[in-house]
Amino acid sequence: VNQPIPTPQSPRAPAAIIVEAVMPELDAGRHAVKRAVGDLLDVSAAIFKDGHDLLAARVRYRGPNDDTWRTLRMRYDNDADRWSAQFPVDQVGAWTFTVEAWTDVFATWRSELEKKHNAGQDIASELLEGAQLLEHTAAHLAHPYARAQLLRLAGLLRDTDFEPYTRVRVGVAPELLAVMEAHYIPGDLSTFERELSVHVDRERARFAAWYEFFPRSATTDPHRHGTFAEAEKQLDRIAWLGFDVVYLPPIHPIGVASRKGPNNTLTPGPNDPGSPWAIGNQHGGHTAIEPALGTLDDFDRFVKRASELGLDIALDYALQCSPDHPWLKEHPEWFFVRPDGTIKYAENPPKKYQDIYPLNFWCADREGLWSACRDIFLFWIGHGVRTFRVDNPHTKALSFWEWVIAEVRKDHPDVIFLAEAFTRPNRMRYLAKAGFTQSYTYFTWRNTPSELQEYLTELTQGPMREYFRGNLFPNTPDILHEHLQHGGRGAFRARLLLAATLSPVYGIYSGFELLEASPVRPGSEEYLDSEKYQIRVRDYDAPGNLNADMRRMNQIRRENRALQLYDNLRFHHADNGAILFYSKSFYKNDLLIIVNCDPHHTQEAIVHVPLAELGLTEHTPYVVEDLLTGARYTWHGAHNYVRLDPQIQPGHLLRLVRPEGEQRQ
Ligand code: Z3D
Repeated sequence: VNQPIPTPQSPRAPAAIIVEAVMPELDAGRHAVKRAVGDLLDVSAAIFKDGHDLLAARVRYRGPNDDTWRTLRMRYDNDADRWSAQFPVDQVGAWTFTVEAWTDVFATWRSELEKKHNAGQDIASELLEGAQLLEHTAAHLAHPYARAQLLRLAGLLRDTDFEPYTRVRVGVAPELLAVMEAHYIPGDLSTFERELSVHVDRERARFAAWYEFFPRSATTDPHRHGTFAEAEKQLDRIAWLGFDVVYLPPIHPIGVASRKGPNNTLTPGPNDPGSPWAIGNQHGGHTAIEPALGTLDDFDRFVKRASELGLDIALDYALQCSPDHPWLKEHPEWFFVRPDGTIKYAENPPKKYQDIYPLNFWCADREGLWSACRDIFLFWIGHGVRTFRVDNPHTKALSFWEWVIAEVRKDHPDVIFLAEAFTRPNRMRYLAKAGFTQSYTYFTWRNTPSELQEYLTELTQGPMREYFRGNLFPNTPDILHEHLQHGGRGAFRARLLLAATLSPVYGIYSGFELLEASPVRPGSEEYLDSEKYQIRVRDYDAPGNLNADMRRMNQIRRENRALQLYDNLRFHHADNGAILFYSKSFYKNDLLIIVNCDPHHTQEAIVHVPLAELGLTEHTPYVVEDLLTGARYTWHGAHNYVRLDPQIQPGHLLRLVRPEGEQRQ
């Protein structure tokens, strides 16, 4: 049986030209890739057809505020055999693009004409063909002057009173080429079968230093709950340290029934404050403020003060309820009620959350529940919050995230969502595809140079770089890695250096600067006397603190554009397995970073500098300046010696100093 020939309307209509492998794209256009404002979007494609005709191609694209499509001609790169064009994405929000190609009939004619004429062949019929092409194009021109001009040139091509040489000059004139490029109407326009999307974020989505602290600990007495007014004072210190985003664990009323006590015990005393993730009591739920912290007005003042200091406030978005949350009475149908009327507490195996109930995202009143969850975002957005750290997103419906992020972005495309997706790789990646701006990563558990190199290569060099931004935290209230428990000051300093330079987004949880390292019991990753269950008073100026390190680090990040980009990380060889060597480069900003990942011993290595990539040669010495210490070294050739004593400095953060006026080769 013969297959019917597809009609032009059918999805796989016959195309004169093949347009394929369009990049960037994610899962055949199912999800948006990510960029930040100011980035150049580089669109490329494989485009070809049978025979010898010359092709032309363009990107057709549209920004969030465009009513109509814009187009941009693509250029062909012979070595890559791909077409490409770049344009700046200068607005936050959803961008769409596709690729179109057509036979460049005029350019094909022009090049044939030139070749034949140069070879001394007869070109009489070529000139007539050209005249026809011009006349055909002129017929579609609206502007009378442009039309007349093109017809006059067509007349010259036909005019046998002129020498063939003169007529060829008319045919190949660059001015004519420009007119024809602008006005030629393709007869065989072939469009890539999909429109692809890009979500463009504000720059902080890609470049930011996060600082987490519990506002209730902003007090001088562990028996007196800290308030927003006191927490406001912490903001000056955090801004001085050079952070950009302040992340607060939940600030809502905390459940009383099944409240947890210190060190995750299930028998709290009457004055224990409970875990802030156990959200809701008689004072309200996810849109209320824990009365001991203050009022909504106090919170507004806190946000305002932060914004004066250039800090974004990130709130925790934890979709779960303590047994005392108002939703239990108002919407029992949103929970998993068992036949005997009880509700099972939440879990994230092997962790047990006896003080919270999970929500049933697939309950009969799904629409009611999902809308209420969206409204929590909108409520806090209404109070000036533009960043959310989303608690355990992998324990909630994946489709919910896709829906709610899109809903929020309709009116607030600049909102940043950080996924606390400590889960298996596929789910972790999917959450990023579903729209999360950033994600926590496995960095906390990657401590050796080989582990770090493998993992960061995957994050920043593989397909994930298009849609997954890893926010590197050396510690969180849930994770005190044994490397920090046993590594002392050297480990803390090295982990800070690694987090702050391997990714442009990183964060630390307070207490890190005080080298807090005691686990609740040997072998556990939980902090002793964790702030999750009790108020902790700290003296942030205690001797030995890392304040100066953190401030310097954040300042260096602000001064070096190479540290603000995500996918410009490259690893290089060091001949000692305890030392990690990598570079970050951007125009006129080349950084060589060498970290001793062994917190206990001095380590030495010969590092192999990628001379060619840096435009350096074997024979000319070059200067590198350590931005951490100010020391300058003159290096020779590719192989250079380093020695790092963890008691003195965790690593080198070297900037290549190019002599004034010297051009990069
Ligand atoms: C984590 C949260 C805390 C405590 C638990 C407690 C729970 C509820 C967890 C659940 C998600 C996320 C948070 N990983 O701190 O757990 O550790 O003991 O049962 O109150 O809150 O929200 O970071």
